[in-house]
Amino acid sequence: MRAIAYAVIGALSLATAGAAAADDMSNMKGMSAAPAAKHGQGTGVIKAIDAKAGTLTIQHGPIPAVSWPAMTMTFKAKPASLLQDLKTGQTIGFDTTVLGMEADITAVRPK
Ligand SMILES: [Cu+2]
Repeated sequence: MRAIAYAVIGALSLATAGAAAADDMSNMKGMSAAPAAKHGQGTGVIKAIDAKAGTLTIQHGPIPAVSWPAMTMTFKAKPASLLQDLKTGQTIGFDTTVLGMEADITAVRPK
């Protein structure tokens, strides 16, 4: 009886693994054909602002919507005028659009 139960569990986990592999394949196809922009919201502390480059570096918390752990990284401000009135050391909420390796900040909410 116990052996049968294990056999059923084994068959189920094999089926689950097969389904996951199929999903991964279709995701990879989609990514190489036309990468889709992802949108997320984060909160973080401004570490640096480069007005000339139109970028800001933020030490941000996890952003599940784009599958990011907490990290410090540089974003492009779109539009660059978002950088006005921001200061290094300030805590902000922000909207980000991620496309491939580029991450843009499209809205800023000072906290
Ligand atoms: Cu990041």
